[in-house]
Amino acid sequence: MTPEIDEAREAALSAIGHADTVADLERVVAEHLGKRGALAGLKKGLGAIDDADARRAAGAAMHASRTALEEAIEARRGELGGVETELRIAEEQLDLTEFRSDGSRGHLHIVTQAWQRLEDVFLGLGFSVAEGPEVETDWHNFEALNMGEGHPARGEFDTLFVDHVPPGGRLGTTLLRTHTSPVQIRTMLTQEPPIYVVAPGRVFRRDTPDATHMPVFHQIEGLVVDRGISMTDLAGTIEAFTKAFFGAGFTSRLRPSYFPFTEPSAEFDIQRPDGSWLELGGCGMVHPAVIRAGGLDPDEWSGFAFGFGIDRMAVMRHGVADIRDMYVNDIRFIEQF
Ligand code: FA5
Repeated sequence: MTPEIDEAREAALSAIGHADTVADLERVVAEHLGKRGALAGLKKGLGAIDDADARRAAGAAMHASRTALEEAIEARRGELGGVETELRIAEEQLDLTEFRSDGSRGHLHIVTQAWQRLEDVFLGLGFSVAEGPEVETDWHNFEALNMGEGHPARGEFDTLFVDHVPPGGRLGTTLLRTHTSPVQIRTMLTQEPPIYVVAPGRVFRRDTPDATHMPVFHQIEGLVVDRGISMTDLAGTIEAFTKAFFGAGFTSRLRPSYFPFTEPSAEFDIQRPDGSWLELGGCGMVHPAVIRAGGLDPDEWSGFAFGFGIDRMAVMRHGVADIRDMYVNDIRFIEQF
């Protein structure tokens, strides 16, 4: 039987040598070394060889052939895999020095576009832009906003703490800001009223990404502190903003809600021309305790504040189905906006 085994081995070796893709090679392996292959057929016949020496010789030839074929397959797989990887790299290579002669120069990301448009709209409504740090103290992010240690509302913000002990502080008191509301405190502490500011910025939460959530996202905060400010001013500002940002066909509504730093508090939704409502953010009259933490007298000054998600606004304005799509950096997606 040995010559037949040799013949089957040679046929298999030749087919392996001729395979020119990894997929082709896998097909050859199945054909020649699989259950229906010539070698498998011969192996079944081994038991039927009467002569013990001949049977042993055929068994040894079978074993040697299999070993030789397995080595040849491994070697060919390596060669083909290497070639295919090289081809793929060559195909997918980006020439970063390439000059695009078609005049296309890229553009700002849609979240940046929304951010800048928001600033423009609020500048038009008489606001100026304020800023605060992304790494915040517990005091600015929670305590001064009427969320003392152990306040249950802290649980709503899945906070990322920074492994840094500030001078005179203790571990766990520095964090990545969970919202832009600490800018309210920083502004009141540094600016004399009347205050009319918006503060766009990046915020961080231990949220699992899904169609409407990201762990890193953007908010825009609004703060007004002046004499005799009422809820009507808040509702009017939000409606003016909705029309200016989204267009005349959109409208807004306030729904009672709860935030520790505003009283009364509301959630605000906007209605699309198709009639559907979408929650955009929170707002309310600045709580007297927050005005006091900002170094002002709540008997003299009152105000309103709001905060909403910029990413969600970009998603809504452009009809993007999933917020995560904006951060995959797939050029085919980005180019659309
Ligand atoms: C706040 O963060 C409050 N600071 C808002 C506020 C400011 C209320 C001033 C009153 C006065 P909230 O956790 O609901 O509230 O977040 C506000 C908005 O941020 C949400 O309505 C949503 O638009 C957006 N947002 C929240 N979490 C995420 C997330 N993981 N990904 C994307 N957007 C988010």
